[in-house]
Amino acid sequence: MFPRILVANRGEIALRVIRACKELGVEAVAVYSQADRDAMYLKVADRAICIGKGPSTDSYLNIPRIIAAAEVADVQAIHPGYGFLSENPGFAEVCGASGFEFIGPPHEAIRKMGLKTEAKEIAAEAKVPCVPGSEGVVTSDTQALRLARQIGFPVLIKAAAGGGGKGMRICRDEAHLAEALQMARNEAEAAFKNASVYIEKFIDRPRHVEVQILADKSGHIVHCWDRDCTLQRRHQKLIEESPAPTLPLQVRQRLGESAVRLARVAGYVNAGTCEFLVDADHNFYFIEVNARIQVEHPVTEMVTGIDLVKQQIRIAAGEPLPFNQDEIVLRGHSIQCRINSEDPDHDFRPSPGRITALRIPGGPGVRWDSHIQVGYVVPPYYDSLLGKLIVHAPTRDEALATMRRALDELAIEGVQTTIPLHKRILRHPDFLTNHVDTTWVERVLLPPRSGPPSP
Ligand code: MV4
Repeated sequence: MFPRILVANRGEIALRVIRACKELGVEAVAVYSQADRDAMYLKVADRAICIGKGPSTDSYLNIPRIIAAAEVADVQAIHPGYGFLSENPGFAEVCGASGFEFIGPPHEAIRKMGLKTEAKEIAAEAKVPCVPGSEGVVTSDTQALRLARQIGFPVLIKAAAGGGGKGMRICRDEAHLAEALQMARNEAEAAFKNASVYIEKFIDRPRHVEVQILADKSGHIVHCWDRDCTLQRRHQKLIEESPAPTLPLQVRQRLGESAVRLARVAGYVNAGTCEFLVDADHNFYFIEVNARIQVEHPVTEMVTGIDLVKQQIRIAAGEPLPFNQDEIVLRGHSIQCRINSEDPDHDFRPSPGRITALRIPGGPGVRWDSHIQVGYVVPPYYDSLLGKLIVHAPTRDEALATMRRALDELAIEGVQTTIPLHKRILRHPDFLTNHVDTTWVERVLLPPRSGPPSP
């Protein structure tokens, strides 16, 4: 095992990785920007190194500064967390070239998965169902028109280098196709410095179900079952749960097996997620791979009993997975609410500021993953996640009751939060009976006025 690891992230995930290090007997070295100098995760770490000013380009996205910190601290490995540099293949490669183990997939796998058209090609090769559409990028308007007629309108134009909903454009009829393609190409070039786009059939009101996988360096690959992350607002997830409710076991088994096949063909190592869209008839379609630990990983940990972050570190250190697929047995149901410092009354604009009071929920089946404390100042520079409230109970109905109770206990003062929104969702009959889809939050809970709904 590594004697010492650099945690190249901030906030709750930095704390989460530090906790895993401690339990493994690994020293954890934290990095921080000047805006995070008073953060609690720095006190829990064995050492903390300042890497620059508040803006992430000066700190958490600055590769030379992070490599310099790793050299100064004499670590053997670097954990990137999520966001920031976690899926940057150049960073993973530089880590290796500088003599540090990158705690994540090989840079080649990250690079392949970053191109959504390549990921789909690999999925197709692995006999994983994909959304009907172009094979690879579309190179001309005539090719696009031929394809769109074949698969039928509406179609979705997506950026090959995109993901997470960025750079998507719906096109409802052929009169608008050339124009939509051009706009999608422009957006893709501006956002990802890559104008390549591809076309998919538009799946109406899908659910978002993803599969957690773990792969060690000797080619042993397992899935840790599924998470339903359907409830989102503008591509920001709000609530995640595991297992996916009301999805038949047989479908969930095929999802898990598909994810493992895909990982095998991709040469994937470490933790990752395969994302699928699921339609009303329970048909599933692969859309993309997330080559990192995800914000919603705790719900999988609660139902499998597997510490995913510790497994990431063990895999990077060359250890074999300590379990087989048939030993990964789900117990009960887990739900996570993301608590953000946003103002639901003002279009969810960020609400930075000082936390003046905090009451943390507890009791049976409650987990609070958060870096905040009284006096903590939420900086304006980063995403607005304050913490994740996670519950675990024998059944979904019991987990819902535990979550309602825990949300009532949770109190955060000084900033606006998404707690009231979660309280509404946890009492809404559509959510309780799982009659939701990816458009539900914006369509039903927050009916427009606040802009056009996502496709
Ligand atoms: C889609 C889709 C419908 N049809 N692809 C958005 C995030 C990105 N990962 C993929 N996304 C979607 N792709 C086809 N062919 C609808 C979405 C989508 C969505 C997907 C998952 C979760 C929330 C979403 C919200 C809006 C749209």
